[in-house]
Amino acid sequence: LQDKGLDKKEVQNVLVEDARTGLDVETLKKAILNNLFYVQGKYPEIATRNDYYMALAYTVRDRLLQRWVASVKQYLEGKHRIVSYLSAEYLLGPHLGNNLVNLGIYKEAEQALHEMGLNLDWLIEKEIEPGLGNGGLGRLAACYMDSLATLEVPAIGYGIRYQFGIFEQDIRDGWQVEDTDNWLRRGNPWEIARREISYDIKLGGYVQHYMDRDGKFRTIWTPDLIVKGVAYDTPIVGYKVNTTNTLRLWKSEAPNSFDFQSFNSGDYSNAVNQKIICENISKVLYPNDETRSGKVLRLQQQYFFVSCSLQDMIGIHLRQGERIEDFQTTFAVQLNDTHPAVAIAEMMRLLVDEYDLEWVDAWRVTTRTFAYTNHTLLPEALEKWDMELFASVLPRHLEIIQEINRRFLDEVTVRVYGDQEKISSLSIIGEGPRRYIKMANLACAGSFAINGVAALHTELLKQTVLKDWYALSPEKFSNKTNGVTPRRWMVLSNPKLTELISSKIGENWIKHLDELKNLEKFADDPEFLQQWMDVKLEMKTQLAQRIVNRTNIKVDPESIFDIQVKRIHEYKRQHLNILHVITLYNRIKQNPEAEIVPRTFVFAGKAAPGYKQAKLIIKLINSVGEIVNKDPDVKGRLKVVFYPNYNVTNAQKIYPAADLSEQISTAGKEASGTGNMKLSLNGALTIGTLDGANVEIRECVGEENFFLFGLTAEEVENTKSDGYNPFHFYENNPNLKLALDQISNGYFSHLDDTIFKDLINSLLYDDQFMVLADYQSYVDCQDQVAEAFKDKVKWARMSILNVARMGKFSSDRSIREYCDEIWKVKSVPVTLNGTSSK
Ligand code: T68
Repeated sequence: LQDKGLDKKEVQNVLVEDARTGLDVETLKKAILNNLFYVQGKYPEIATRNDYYMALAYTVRDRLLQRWVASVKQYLEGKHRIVSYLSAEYLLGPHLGNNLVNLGIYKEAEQALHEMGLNLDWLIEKEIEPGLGNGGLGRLAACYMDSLATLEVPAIGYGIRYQFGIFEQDIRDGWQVEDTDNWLRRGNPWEIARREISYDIKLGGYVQHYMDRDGKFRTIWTPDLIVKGVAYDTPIVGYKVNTTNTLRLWKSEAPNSFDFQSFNSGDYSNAVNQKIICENISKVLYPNDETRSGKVLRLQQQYFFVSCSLQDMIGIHLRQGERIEDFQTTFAVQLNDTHPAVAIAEMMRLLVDEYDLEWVDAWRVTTRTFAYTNHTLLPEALEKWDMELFASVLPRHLEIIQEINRRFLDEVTVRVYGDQEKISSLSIIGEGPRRYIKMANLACAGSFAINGVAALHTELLKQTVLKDWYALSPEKFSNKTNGVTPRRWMVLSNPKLTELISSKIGENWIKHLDELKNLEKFADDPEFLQQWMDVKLEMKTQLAQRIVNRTNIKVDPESIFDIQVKRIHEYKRQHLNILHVITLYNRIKQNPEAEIVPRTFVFAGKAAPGYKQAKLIIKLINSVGEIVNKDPDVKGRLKVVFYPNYNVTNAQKIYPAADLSEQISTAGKEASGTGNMKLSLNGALTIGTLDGANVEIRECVGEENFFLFGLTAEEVENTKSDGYNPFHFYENNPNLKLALDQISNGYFSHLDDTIFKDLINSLLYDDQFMVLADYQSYVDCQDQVAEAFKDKVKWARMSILNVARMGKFSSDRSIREYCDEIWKVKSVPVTLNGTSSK
């Protein structure tokens, strides 16, 4: 400090409460006006809604920065193991409201704005969310960042700063239409560009080996492209603690020294093209949820962010004065699925080629550093790279992977006593007409821990896709059931329910979700039951308003809000749900006086742009809706809504209004699910199969509070091996036959009998996901739901017990398990002005 002409006192003074740090209403008011003037260059009379949003965002950011700096300082002062979360996706959702909640100044900000004649909700809704993820996997990373900070665990999240996140969905004539997500168009007040933190990343080219003067083998990788990764940091503050961790996302750019050969030789357009090629790497998120695509750019993205992140971590480690051989004492690196698994080869390259370690020493460091989380059992979703394609992007890494594999198979051959089938299943390189690299196998070989994301999923992993790995190293395997953060998914999204719960059991549950169990004793309290129902009705009324605004469909807040919101995929079976809708509709048509409990079916979710059947399912939902919603015989008792552009912002408005949560995937296919947890925590009862975390949810809430139907994972497999014949179900079930016939003969599509042909054929003659086999069981179960809903008080009681017993599904619990059992890291409370929390 003295070198820089500063004294310690002066620096510490920054931490004194001032206009940039104070949390009281008066200071917030001043700070907002100050930022409006000095950041936006506006005064109130001419400020736009966005100006005010920005002024408030900067006001909040100032308060985060103070805690952020204190956190970094504290981490660097002692020797603490840091969690490094590597994820190609972070589905963060809007920051403003969440940061206000976590800083504990939501009410104060609301009041400050109110006194200025402004409305906080109006500003919160102005934020464009960063949609840097596809679905559950990306959202899990965001929940885990929240919990790491809340539990005061030193952590850094690494990923890609996509210029375009997940596409925006619009519905035109019932079909999904994609538009680009230009989320940065109004700037991003939540990030700080750290131009000084950047790394060069090589791509393509060739490798040479030679022996140097000391007789040491050397490797030179001459790339045909170098791109620069620049760090963009976003602070992630924990709930009512000072801990503020970093989410560091990499943006790709052309290196400074860029292609001046082309420039000097006058080839200006080539130089510009090269710049564009570099910038393309972080340009767009691949919109694929559980489907492979095998594109060069995707591999470049993966390698780009992994290499930037590892170079960054090594820098941090060495600057602490540590030896490279001890890297794993500074970082525990978690691989969020196989998307960052190339990190294992990159770590070996850095250690062996750049830091001169011997192979065995480098491998020791690597295999003590990485842990791998698997998120899918669908064999078609396991990442594989064509070897030639891989070599064209990462020639040195192919050599390294071959060497890892050679040494690994040498060891394995003895262990499995030469069993060729096992050897080829464990091999990192797949043989066939074309050779390929199996990323899951690379991840397993290079990690000290492997986990699934729900109990059933982990069991199935051990028995199926990773069976031979489990036999080889059972000690590496464990289960870490997913969780969700109650800060965003209850406190922020459902303030009314939050307040009601807190009025009975205090606020501790927000950090210790198990305490929700104290609600059980109020489940028979008539006043509480009434309040519970009032909150739900109010949230349903609000959603009804949004629905009519967005889709022009009028829905009845008194009806059952039956909600299925998630990515559209055949295994998630939105089409099973729509078959039930058609069945209820037919009951009415056959007997208009039939007693039908009114229902509003809400669907939302994106389909991968190249996934034909998923897009057809969206069209089917809208086509059925069009007929059902306007048929006078229905008398408004059934409504079908497809709410467009499902994202975090919309999810926050939908969950609180749900009565019934649809978790109806084919058993054995959904790794965990997390929407199931968020809906249930907001008081919805679940109708579901024994799949993913549904199994554990049902165990917790009690089978009497869970609507179970369908085949078990084991029965699905047995039915298949016995020769499943979906056509048999069609022929023998008149209601099912009628529904399918109506879809195919154009009843819902203006008599066009061609549109849904592919969908129907796949159900009748293949039905991989057992829709027809589960149909009757589903319909029967839905009849029980309707019956139960008739008794509103009894339903409310079930809903309360359900919430009271959901404490396990906090991401705090998940993160605690990862910390204790995998990462071996402890919390490091951060002090600010002598205190460690708000
Ligand atoms: C989800 N996976 C699981 N994948 O489907 C879900 N995949 O059961 C689980 O709860 C969740 O992960 C969290 O564990 C995904 O969301 C993807 O989004 C994805 C993206 C790209 C490539 C492959």
